[in-house]
Amino acid sequence: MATTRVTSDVITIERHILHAQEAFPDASGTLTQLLYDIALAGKLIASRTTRAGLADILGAAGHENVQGEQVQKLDLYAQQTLYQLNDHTGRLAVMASEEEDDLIHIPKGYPTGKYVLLFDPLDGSSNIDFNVSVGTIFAIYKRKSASGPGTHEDVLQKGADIVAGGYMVYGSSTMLVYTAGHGVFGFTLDPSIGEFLLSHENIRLPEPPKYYSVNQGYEKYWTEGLKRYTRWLQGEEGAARSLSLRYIGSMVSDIHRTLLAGGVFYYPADTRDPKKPSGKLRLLYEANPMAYVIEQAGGYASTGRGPLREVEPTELHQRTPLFLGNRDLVEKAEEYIAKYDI
Ligand code: AHM
Ligand code: MG
Repeated sequence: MATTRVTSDVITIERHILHAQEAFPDASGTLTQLLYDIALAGKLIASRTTRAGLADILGAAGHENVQGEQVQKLDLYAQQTLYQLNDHTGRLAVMASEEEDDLIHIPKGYPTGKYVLLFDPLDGSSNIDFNVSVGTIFAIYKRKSASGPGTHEDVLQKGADIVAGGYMVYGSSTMLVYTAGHGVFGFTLDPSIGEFLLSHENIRLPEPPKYYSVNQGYEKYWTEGLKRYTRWLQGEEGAARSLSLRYIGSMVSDIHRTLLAGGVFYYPADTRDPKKPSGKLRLLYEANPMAYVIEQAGGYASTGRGPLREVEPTELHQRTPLFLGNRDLVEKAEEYIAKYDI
């Protein structure tokens, strides 16, 4: 079985990113610094999420704590942290986030830069009350507009044009997983020294895959193709193997497991809510960066009808059906959908 090498050398994320940059003599270092700022935001968010269970003692979100201070909701804290670490650096033209309806502009008086940052500051935050892992997702693009404040054109780029992307997962340990197009690297936060250390070098999706991951509670809303595909994953329909089911309901964790154990994660379109005909997950700051990581690790990401990262976005918060994981498993979903769901 192919497994990802777990490294024992002490390599900080800063050293790793700088080393990667040396391969590009013309690189200005801006992307390196941007990634480092995101890692710093991850450390700050991690330190808050690990204290989330203390809300009853220190004060529940939205109420005053024992010191009489307003306690902030964690997703709002994550949003502000990412914003404040990136609004004044001159590296970004514009940002966009799941938490904001419209573009997030660089404040007046600060320079704009050549990159665009899209993020979901705290995905799966409804799980926090149950001590379930949550995550931050990010995608970096080059701006398309020439100069000045960034525009919708800068943000509405297809996933194929992504420059770097990844996620932080706040679990039993905090990890940062990212790719800048030359493989996928995982770093684990050592809280005693406050550094992300390289722990998973050049991650590849293993074979044979272990798990399929989907909210099977919605099966009654699924199309025929989806139902049959899932039965195939379970070993029916003439399949040569069967996979076990794992579903946390926190996308970053579900995809992180899929990346390390092999398998397929899907959040398909279904007939549950006619207002959401494309499923739940957002294309720009949830699906595309996770798809990039999975594809850089040797997998494939699809809408169920074709490559996800080829979708031309039209709206900031548009949703997409998503299937990602080991290539053969995702291609099988496309086959079933093409055959049964005309
Ligand atoms: P959120 O962005 O509001 O946190 O919702 C996204 C989350 C994902 O992490 C997860 O995959 C999905 O919602 C779970 O949805 P469901 O409860 O419908 O299975
Ligand atoms: Mg989200």
